[in-house]
Amino acid sequence: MSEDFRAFLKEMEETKEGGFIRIKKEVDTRYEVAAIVKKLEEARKVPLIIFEKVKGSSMPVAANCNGTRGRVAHALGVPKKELEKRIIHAFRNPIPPVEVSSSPVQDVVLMGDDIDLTKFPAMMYHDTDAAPYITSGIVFAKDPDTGVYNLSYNRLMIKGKDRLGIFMTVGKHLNAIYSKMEELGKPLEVAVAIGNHPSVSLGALAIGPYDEEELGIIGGLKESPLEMVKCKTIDLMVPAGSEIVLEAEIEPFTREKEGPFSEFTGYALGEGQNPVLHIKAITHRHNPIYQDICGGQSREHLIMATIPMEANYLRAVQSAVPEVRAVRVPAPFTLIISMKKKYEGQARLAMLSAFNADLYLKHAIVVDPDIDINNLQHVLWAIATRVQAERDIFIVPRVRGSSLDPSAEPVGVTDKMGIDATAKPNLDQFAPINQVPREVMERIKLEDYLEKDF
Ligand SMILES: Cc1cc2nc3c(=O)[nH]c(=O)nc-3n(C[C@H](O)[C@H](O)[C@H](O)COP(=O)(O)O)c2cc1C
Ligand SMILES: [Mn+2]
Repeated sequence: MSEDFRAFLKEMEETKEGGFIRIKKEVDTRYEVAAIVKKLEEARKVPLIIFEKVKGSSMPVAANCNGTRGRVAHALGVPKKELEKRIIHAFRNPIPPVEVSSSPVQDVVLMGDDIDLTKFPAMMYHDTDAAPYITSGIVFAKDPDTGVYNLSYNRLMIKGKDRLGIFMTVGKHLNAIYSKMEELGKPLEVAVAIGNHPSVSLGALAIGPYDEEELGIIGGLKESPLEMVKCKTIDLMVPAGSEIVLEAEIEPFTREKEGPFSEFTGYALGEGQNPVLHIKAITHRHNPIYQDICGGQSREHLIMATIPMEANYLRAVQSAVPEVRAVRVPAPFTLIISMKKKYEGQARLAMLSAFNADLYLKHAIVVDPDIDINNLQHVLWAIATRVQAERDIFIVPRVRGSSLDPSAEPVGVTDKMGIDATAKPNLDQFAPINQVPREVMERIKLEDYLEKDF
């Protein structure tokens, strides 16, 4: 498998996994890249795209790097259907990172007046976006007590040559670290890495306990330690294989207007008073390639979030209910669980453990193994025919959830709903399902009864 972002791009150009295209015609960061990504998606295409010429910037842009499950799996060197297994393997077998003394990501070091974020090809995607945003930056921070690293993607609003607005979800780890530093009255040092190998991206998105270090999960994903290099101006390390690094501090108590931004929920959301990053240095490779993740409900954004979420839900619900076979996240805040119910009450237990595993979860549905969880029509059929609302639906009111749910009132507080759509008391004792006898289905050949070109 490829080791760094460059090698990954080269591998994708050679293998064309899920499609690979180069666009030579100049594109505008204002809406044009988003329009091209969206139009391709409408044609059911999610190729990795290199935009060679972007207006106002010398950097080429790589989009859709994690746009299909197949591409992500390929980057990790596993077949697509084993992606989830590899992530759970990485949770269980983390490999700590190693430090290297130098890296191409520090070939160019910019400080003082040379820092200029406005030269980055940061995009505006939708007409409601407040400003150009960096969407592909992984934020590295350390817990002040333990020194354990946390990695997360956070939308970053360009506010000037050396300032970025940041959105940190309440209840997620970066917000907790920042709150700790604010209580100490000290700035939080953060590094933002742009242009990352999918193993780093997936690891950063791993959902788990506060002290579960994403760096080890990245090692587990690639089955070798992540190589990291010390930053120039702050006490943090960053991946040696990234393209660009922003070294920054987030001041305590400073809040400025940030947002709205086109979010994964499909709405322009989250306008508010939020913290600000001050950039102390920018380091990058020679001729850096800027990574872009299209905002809103782009395939890439949804897939990137969904892959690690499903792995985390699976490990959580299986540890409570080993009979759980598979899970799917078909829409924001929604989980479908497939299980072969053995004992009374297991469906609810599975849903409760899923709610416990991720604050984003709002609606959970459990179905029997005869239901295809990739077929939403089939899932709705199970809800229609196996659910009695009073008996099978439970609501836990007023729980912390996502602050990007437009229906939550007040912001970030939501009702959680579980639907037990399994047959009661179980499938064997439930109404028989229509079936033409199997023997007849096997015996009857359509061509014996119909004209050739039916
Ligand atoms: C492209 C992308 C952008 C994201 N932007 C944000 C964001 O602006 N704020 C946020 O709190 N989470 C954002 N997330 C989700 C977090 O990165 C994700 O929940 C992560 O697992 C949080 O890490 P933590 O649990 O270690 O805090 C984004 C995810 C993706 C894939
Ligand atoms: Mn974390």
